[in-house]
Amino acid sequence: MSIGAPPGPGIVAHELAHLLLNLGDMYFDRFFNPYAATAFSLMDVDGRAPHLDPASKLKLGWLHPTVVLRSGRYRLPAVETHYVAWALVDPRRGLREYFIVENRWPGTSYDAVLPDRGLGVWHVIEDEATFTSTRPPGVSAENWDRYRGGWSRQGIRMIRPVLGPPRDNSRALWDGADPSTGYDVALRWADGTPSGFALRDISPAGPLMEATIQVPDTVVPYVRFDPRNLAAQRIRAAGLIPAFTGADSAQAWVLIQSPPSGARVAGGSTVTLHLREGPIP
Ligand SMILES: [Ca+2]
Ligand SMILES: [Zn+2]
Repeated sequence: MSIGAPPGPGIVAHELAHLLLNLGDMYFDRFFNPYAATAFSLMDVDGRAPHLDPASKLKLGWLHPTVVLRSGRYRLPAVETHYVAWALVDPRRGLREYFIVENRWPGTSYDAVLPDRGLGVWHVIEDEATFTSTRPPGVSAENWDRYRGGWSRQGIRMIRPVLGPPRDNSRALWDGADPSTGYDVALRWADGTPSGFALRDISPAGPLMEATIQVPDTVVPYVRFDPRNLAAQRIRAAGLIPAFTGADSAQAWVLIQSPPSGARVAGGSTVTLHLREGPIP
């Protein structure tokens, strides 16, 4: 915070967010981090007051995430007015690492100060051991290890279409109208492995945006002879949707599953479980 100048609205809002919401700082002032939030979160900037990043909002219950289970074309209104975002979660990976996609459109309110417009793509790593041990590409091990910043700094990463250096905050969001920021992108986990999630054919930035989301393929688990509810749980844990035929009751068990176990299918596919009651043979 600068001394002598009157504090901007951002400083007041930022300090209140520390006090009232228990949010941490996100800025990096000692080295260049290509994945820093900078002007795209209140907890990074000094002097301006944009919206919070979506990971902080999610923690506070201010954001309604749409969990995208199936590949397809999706629409996303501006987060400033609609409080919605896409959550890209792979149930097999768990809930400790995921992606959030928001539509940042500089409307007439807090986000009017944004230096860019388009989809904000965020990688959120909840687990401290993971976010401290997996530094973002372009950051030295020395810097990442020496400058421990906690979850806000190290576990919330903005995936930019143009990484730099130098920092280019006018090309920080994904906008299909600009080929340098509107290209198709496959997302990777912090350990570098492909997540199976990808964003394609991103529309031009606007108050309502569109993109095609690809979700990971998945392998159908073996649930034959499992009780109904256990089978349903295991199908969902694989990123699939259970549907039932036959004797649908809590006592029933799976006689036939389709597709069969071991089949590689698109995430979000339906697995039909034909149920039967009575003793399991
Ligand atoms: Ca732009
Ligand atoms: Zn602060």
